[in-house]
Amino acid sequence: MEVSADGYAPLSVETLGARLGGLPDVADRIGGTPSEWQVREVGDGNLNLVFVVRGPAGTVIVKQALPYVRLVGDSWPLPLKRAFFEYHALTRQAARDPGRVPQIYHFDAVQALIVMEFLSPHTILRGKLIAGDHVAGLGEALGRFVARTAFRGSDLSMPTATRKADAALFLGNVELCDITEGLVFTDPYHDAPRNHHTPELAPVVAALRGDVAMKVQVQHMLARFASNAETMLHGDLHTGSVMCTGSETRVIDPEFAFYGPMGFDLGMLIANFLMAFFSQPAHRKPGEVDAYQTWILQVIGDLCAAFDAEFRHLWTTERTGMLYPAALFEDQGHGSDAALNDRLAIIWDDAMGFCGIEMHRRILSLAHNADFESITDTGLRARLEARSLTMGRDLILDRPADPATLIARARATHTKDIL
Ligand code: SR1
Ligand code: MG
Repeated sequence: MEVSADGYAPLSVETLGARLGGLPDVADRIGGTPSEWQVREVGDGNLNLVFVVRGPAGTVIVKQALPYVRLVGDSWPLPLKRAFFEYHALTRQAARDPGRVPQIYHFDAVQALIVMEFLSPHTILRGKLIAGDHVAGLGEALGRFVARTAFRGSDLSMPTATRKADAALFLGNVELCDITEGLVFTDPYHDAPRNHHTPELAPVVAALRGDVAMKVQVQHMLARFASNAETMLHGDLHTGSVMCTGSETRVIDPEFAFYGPMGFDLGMLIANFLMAFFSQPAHRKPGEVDAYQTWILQVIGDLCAAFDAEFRHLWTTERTGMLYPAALFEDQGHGSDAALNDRLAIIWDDAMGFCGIEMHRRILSLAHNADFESITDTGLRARLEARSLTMGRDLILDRPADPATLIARARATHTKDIL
């Protein structure tokens, strides 16, 4: 077994029982003795080991960071401290939107591992969208989560000294921000070594990479991502970071957490629903595509409406931070609606820019998504991806004013034959 100088050792199915057996609270939760436990490694993400440990009394998840990017291998080292940031992000998200993230049972910074709640019978949302499943209340739950974490982690709500200290803590998540800065904002727009794309897309990719006006806008968005520390974000809020049953929605995996612009999580999430929307002709029978696409667009509408309603509610009931204080508005008999509407418009505009960029990087950069990647007919995949790339560009250059305009644009783009 590989053991590092400070005692870190990556776990395996064989060693995990002994490790957890020494943690009385965790061992009690699983029940029996480690020799009775069933341990499976189930990690299918890009970065970490994930184990399911099942015993007579219960089941837990053990997530452990590896000292490198799992997707690529040890040629791309990545610090273990991302487990520390995930742990701290989960504690803050649990406080800001209770019940939405997995409960933590144990955290070990040296081993870079988190023992947490096993969500069952939840499955990853991306898989559900490919399979054509429905989730009741999905958009509402996600919209509230994004609004609550955005508002309650910002200077609209927190004492500014607390927020600044927290922002300083999360500034240490440099390497994961660096991944996003490279893979999301930069690599899609040039021939970067780690990129790959469906070969038939070549003419669309060439046109995109030649669009200087768009690249300028993308760099403006990168500047906002890197410098506009408004709130603690999840940082990687795609449909692979959401687990659902038919009626319950939970958010997982905030290891990319950092303080950034409020529109980032919202835009990433919408982008992933839009990519699910555009990929549907490859996953449904022809007669079923329209109904399911309509449902996905409805989820986007619900998500945006819930975000807006919850943000407005928190503005009215929890605006205790230094920004837009009641002393300047309500206490003087002045409404703060104009300020609120302006803030929401800025968040929306940013979200649309981030959304377009995410729609590009999942097709052009290193980390693709199964919505498109699982389409084996590359000609069909390219035609569907081309719509997503085109809509991404439109969003970056010409931000829709509201969710209804966004949804109408998605429908219109779906009818275009770009390739
Ligand atoms: C090298 S990590 C690639 C991607 O996986 C994560 O989930 C993030 O989305 C990241 O961009
Ligand atoms: Mg992840």
